[in-house]
Amino acid sequence: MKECSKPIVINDRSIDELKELIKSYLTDKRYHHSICVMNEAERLGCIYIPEKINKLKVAALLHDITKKADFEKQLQYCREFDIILDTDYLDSPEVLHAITATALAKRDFGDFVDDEILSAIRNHTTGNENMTLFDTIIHLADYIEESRVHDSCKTIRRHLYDKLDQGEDRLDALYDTMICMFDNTISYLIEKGSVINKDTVAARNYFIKLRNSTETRG
Ligand code: DGI
Ligand code: FE
Ligand code: FE
Repeated sequence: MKECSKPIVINDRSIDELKELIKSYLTDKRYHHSICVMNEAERLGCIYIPEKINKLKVAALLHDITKKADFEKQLQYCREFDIILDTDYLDSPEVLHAITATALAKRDFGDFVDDEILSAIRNHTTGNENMTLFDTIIHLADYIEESRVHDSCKTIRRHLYDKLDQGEDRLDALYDTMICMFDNTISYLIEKGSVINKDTVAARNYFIKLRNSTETRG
Protein backbone atom coordinates (compact mmCIF):
# COMPACT_ATOMS: atom_id res chain seq x y z
CA MET A 1 0.00 0.00 0.00
CA LYS A 2 1.20 3.51 -0.82
CA GLU A 3 2.20 5.74 2.07
CA CYS A 4 -0.53 8.11 3.16
CA SER A 5 1.11 10.20 5.87
CA LYS A 6 -0.61 13.51 5.77
CA PRO A 7 -2.09 15.71 8.43
CA ILE A 8 -5.81 15.21 9.01
CA VAL A 9 -8.11 17.28 11.14
CA ILE A 10 -10.86 15.35 12.89
CA ASN A 11 -13.42 17.17 14.99
CA ASP A 12 -16.91 16.38 16.31
CA ARG A 13 -18.42 17.48 13.01
CA SER A 14 -16.28 15.09 10.98
CA ILE A 15 -17.21 12.26 13.32
CA ASP A 16 -20.92 13.03 12.84
CA GLU A 17 -20.42 13.21 9.08
CA LEU A 18 -18.56 9.89 9.07
CA LYS A 19 -21.30 8.23 11.14
CA GLU A 20 -23.75 9.06 8.35
CA LEU A 21 -21.42 8.11 5.51
CA ILE A 22 -20.65 4.62 6.80
CA LYS A 23 -24.31 3.60 7.06
CA SER A 24 -24.51 2.46 3.43
CA TYR A 25 -21.48 0.19 3.94
CA LEU A 26 -22.82 -1.66 6.96
CA THR A 27 -25.81 -3.71 8.04
CA ASP A 28 -27.79 -2.16 10.92
CA LYS A 29 -26.29 -4.67 13.33
CA ARG A 30 -22.76 -3.95 12.14
CA TYR A 31 -23.41 -0.22 12.36
CA HIS A 32 -24.48 -0.63 15.98
CA HIS A 33 -21.35 -2.70 16.65
CA SER A 34 -19.16 0.00 15.06
CA ILE A 35 -20.72 2.68 17.27
CA CYS A 36 -20.11 0.46 20.31
CA VAL A 37 -16.47 -0.03 19.24
CA MET A 38 -16.20 3.74 18.93
CA ASN A 39 -17.54 4.24 22.47
CA GLU A 40 -15.22 1.61 23.89
CA ALA A 41 -12.24 3.04 21.97
CA GLU A 42 -13.05 6.41 23.51
CA ARG A 43 -13.14 4.89 27.01
CA LEU A 44 -9.80 3.16 26.48
CA GLY A 45 -8.41 6.20 24.69
CA CYS A 46 -9.11 8.38 27.75
CA ILE A 47 -6.88 6.05 29.77
CA TYR A 48 -4.09 5.43 27.26
CA ILE A 49 -3.93 8.07 24.50
CA PRO A 50 -6.32 10.93 25.30
CA GLU A 51 -4.74 13.12 22.63
CA LYS A 52 -5.85 10.67 19.92
CA ILE A 53 -9.49 10.06 20.83
CA ASN A 54 -10.97 11.52 17.65
CA LYS A 55 -8.66 9.45 15.46
CA LEU A 56 -9.56 6.34 17.48
CA LYS A 57 -13.22 7.09 16.79
CA VAL A 58 -12.56 7.27 13.04
CA ALA A 59 -10.70 3.94 13.07
CA ALA A 60 -13.54 2.35 15.05
CA LEU A 61 -16.20 3.64 12.65
CA LEU A 62 -14.32 2.37 9.59
CA HIS A 63 -12.84 -0.90 10.88
CA ASP A 64 -15.55 -3.23 9.52
CA ILE A 65 -16.67 -1.39 6.35
CA THR A 66 -16.15 -4.46 4.14
CA LYS A 67 -17.49 -7.03 6.61
CA LYS A 68 -20.74 -7.29 4.63
CA ALA A 69 -18.91 -8.69 1.59
CA ASP A 70 -18.90 -12.45 1.05
CA PHE A 71 -15.75 -14.36 0.10
CA GLU A 72 -16.21 -13.76 -3.64
CA LYS A 73 -16.64 -10.05 -3.08
CA GLN A 74 -13.58 -9.99 -0.79
CA LEU A 75 -11.52 -11.54 -3.58
CA GLN A 76 -12.97 -9.03 -6.00
CA TYR A 77 -11.83 -6.19 -3.72
CA CYS A 78 -8.38 -7.77 -3.62
CA ARG A 79 -8.17 -7.78 -7.41
CA GLU A 80 -9.52 -4.24 -7.58
CA PHE A 81 -6.97 -2.92 -5.08
CA ASP A 82 -4.05 -5.04 -6.37
CA ILE A 83 -3.81 -6.83 -3.04
CA ILE A 84 -1.62 -9.92 -3.35
CA LEU A 85 -2.76 -12.49 -0.83
CA ASP A 86 -0.62 -14.89 1.10
CA THR A 87 -2.17 -18.34 0.44
CA ASP A 88 -2.96 -18.59 4.17
CA TYR A 89 -5.75 -16.08 3.71
CA LEU A 90 -7.63 -18.35 1.34
CA ASP A 91 -8.12 -20.69 4.31
CA SER A 92 -9.05 -17.94 6.73
CA PRO A 93 -11.61 -15.82 4.90
CA GLU A 94 -12.76 -14.17 8.17
CA VAL A 95 -9.49 -12.25 8.17
CA LEU A 96 -9.83 -10.77 4.68
CA HIS A 97 -12.19 -7.95 5.64
CA ALA A 98 -9.44 -6.26 7.66
CA ILE A 99 -7.24 -6.10 4.56
CA THR A 100 -9.97 -4.96 2.18
CA ALA A 101 -11.41 -2.43 4.68
CA THR A 102 -7.99 -0.78 4.87
CA ALA A 103 -7.89 -0.31 1.09
CA LEU A 104 -11.51 0.82 0.87
CA ALA A 105 -11.11 3.29 3.77
CA LYS A 106 -8.12 4.83 2.01
CA ARG A 107 -10.02 5.14 -1.27
CA ASP A 108 -13.47 6.21 -0.06
CA PHE A 109 -12.58 8.04 3.17
CA GLY A 110 -9.20 9.52 2.28
CA ASP A 111 -9.93 12.83 4.03
CA PHE A 112 -10.63 11.08 7.32
CA VAL A 113 -7.68 8.67 7.52
CA ASP A 114 -3.93 8.66 7.92
CA ASP A 115 -1.40 5.82 8.25
CA GLU A 116 -2.05 5.39 11.98
CA ILE A 117 -5.77 4.86 11.40
CA LEU A 118 -5.18 2.56 8.40
CA SER A 119 -2.77 0.46 10.45
CA ALA A 120 -5.40 -0.02 13.17
CA ILE A 121 -8.00 -1.11 10.60
CA ARG A 122 -5.47 -3.53 9.08
CA ASN A 123 -4.60 -5.03 12.48
CA HIS A 124 -8.06 -5.17 14.02
CA THR A 125 -8.74 -8.86 13.29
CA THR A 126 -5.38 -10.64 13.60
CA GLY A 127 -3.12 -8.13 15.30
CA ASN A 128 0.56 -8.20 14.45
CA GLU A 129 4.01 -8.03 16.00
CA ASN A 130 4.94 -4.48 16.97
CA MET A 131 1.30 -3.37 17.13
CA THR A 132 1.12 0.26 18.20
CA LEU A 133 -0.84 1.36 21.26
CA PHE A 134 -3.35 2.84 18.81
CA ASP A 135 -3.71 -0.54 16.98
CA THR A 136 -4.02 -2.29 20.34
CA ILE A 137 -6.84 -0.09 21.56
CA ILE A 138 -8.89 -0.64 18.41
CA HIS A 139 -8.28 -4.40 18.49
CA LEU A 140 -9.30 -4.65 22.14
CA ALA A 141 -12.28 -2.28 21.78
CA ASP A 142 -13.55 -4.52 18.96
CA TYR A 143 -13.38 -7.52 21.30
CA ILE A 144 -14.85 -6.05 24.48
CA GLU A 145 -17.40 -3.50 23.25
CA GLU A 146 -20.63 -3.57 25.25
CA SER A 147 -22.82 -5.34 22.66
CA ARG A 148 -20.52 -8.40 22.61
CA VAL A 149 -22.50 -11.01 24.50
CA HIS A 150 -20.04 -13.89 24.52
CA ASP A 151 -18.73 -14.83 27.99
CA SER A 152 -15.11 -14.56 26.87
CA CYS A 153 -15.65 -10.96 25.78
CA LYS A 154 -17.23 -10.04 29.11
CA THR A 155 -14.42 -11.82 30.97
CA ILE A 156 -11.72 -9.96 29.06
CA ARG A 157 -13.49 -6.67 29.65
CA ARG A 158 -13.70 -7.30 33.38
CA HIS A 159 -10.09 -8.52 33.41
CA LEU A 160 -8.80 -5.14 32.20
CA TYR A 161 -11.07 -2.84 34.18
CA ASP A 162 -10.64 -4.83 37.44
CA LYS A 163 -6.87 -4.56 37.14
CA LEU A 164 -7.12 -0.83 36.49
CA ASP A 165 -9.52 -0.40 39.43
CA GLN A 166 -7.02 -2.24 41.62
CA GLY A 167 -4.40 0.31 40.68
CA GLU A 168 -2.23 -1.96 38.56
CA ASP A 169 0.12 -0.19 36.15
CA ARG A 170 -2.05 0.60 33.14
CA LEU A 171 0.35 -0.80 30.53
CA ASP A 172 0.96 -4.01 32.52
CA ALA A 173 -2.82 -4.41 32.77
CA LEU A 174 -3.19 -3.86 29.03
CA TYR A 175 -0.46 -6.30 27.99
CA ASP A 176 -1.82 -8.99 30.29
CA THR A 177 -5.34 -8.45 28.95
CA MET A 178 -4.12 -8.70 25.35
CA ILE A 179 -2.43 -12.03 26.09
CA CYS A 180 -5.63 -13.41 27.64
CA MET A 181 -7.61 -12.13 24.66
CA PHE A 182 -5.30 -13.74 22.10
CA ASP A 183 -5.33 -16.97 24.15
CA ASN A 184 -9.12 -16.97 23.86
CA THR A 185 -9.07 -16.21 20.13
CA ILE A 186 -6.48 -18.91 19.44
CA SER A 187 -8.30 -21.50 21.61
CA TYR A 188 -11.50 -20.70 19.71
CA LEU A 189 -9.74 -21.15 16.36
CA ILE A 190 -8.20 -24.44 17.50
CA GLU A 191 -11.63 -25.69 18.62
CA LYS A 192 -13.04 -24.79 15.21
CA GLY A 193 -10.10 -26.44 13.42
CA SER A 194 -9.34 -23.14 11.66
CA VAL A 195 -6.07 -21.94 10.21
CA ILE A 196 -4.42 -19.58 12.68
CA ASN A 197 -2.98 -16.63 10.84
CA LYS A 198 0.73 -16.03 11.43
CA ASP A 199 -0.04 -12.43 12.43
CA THR A 200 -2.36 -13.67 15.20
CA VAL A 201 0.43 -15.84 16.61
CA ALA A 202 2.96 -13.02 16.19
CA ALA A 203 0.68 -10.64 18.09
CA ARG A 204 0.34 -13.02 21.05
CA ASN A 205 4.12 -13.54 21.13
CA TYR A 206 4.65 -9.81 20.97
CA PHE A 207 2.53 -9.12 24.07
CA ILE A 208 4.17 -11.98 25.96
CA LYS A 209 7.57 -10.45 25.23
CA LEU A 210 6.30 -7.04 26.34
CA ARG A 211 4.98 -8.51 29.59
CA ASN A 212 8.27 -10.34 30.20
CA SER A 213 10.25 -7.18 29.60
CA THR A 214 8.15 -5.20 32.08
CA GLU A 215 8.56 -8.03 34.63
CA THR A 216 12.34 -7.88 34.20
CA ARG A 217 12.27 -4.13 34.54
CA GLY A 218 10.00 -4.21 37.56
O1 DGI B 1 -15.37 -8.34 12.45
P1 DGI B 1 -15.72 -8.64 13.88
O2 DGI B 1 -16.66 -9.80 14.01
O3 DGI B 1 -16.20 -7.44 14.62
O4 DGI B 1 -14.38 -9.09 14.64
P2 DGI B 1 -12.99 -9.51 13.99
O5 DGI B 1 -12.59 -8.61 12.90
O6 DGI B 1 -12.02 -9.66 15.14
O7 DGI B 1 -13.27 -10.91 13.34
C1 DGI B 1 -13.51 -11.99 14.16
C2 DGI B 1 -13.39 -13.25 13.35
O8 DGI B 1 -12.05 -13.36 12.85
C3 DGI B 1 -13.66 -14.47 14.19
O9 DGI B 1 -14.50 -15.33 13.42
C4 DGI B 1 -12.31 -15.08 14.39
C5 DGI B 1 -11.60 -14.64 13.14
N1 DGI B 1 -10.16 -14.63 13.29
C6 DGI B 1 -9.37 -13.84 14.03
N2 DGI B 1 -8.09 -14.23 13.92
C7 DGI B 1 -8.07 -15.27 13.06
C8 DGI B 1 -9.40 -15.53 12.66
N3 DGI B 1 -9.76 -16.52 11.82
C9 DGI B 1 -8.78 -17.31 11.34
N4 DGI B 1 -9.09 -18.30 10.53
N5 DGI B 1 -7.47 -17.13 11.70
C10 DGI B 1 -7.05 -16.13 12.55
O10 DGI B 1 -5.87 -16.01 12.86
FE1 FE C 1 -13.76 -7.07 11.94
FE1 FE D 1 -15.64 -5.38 14.46
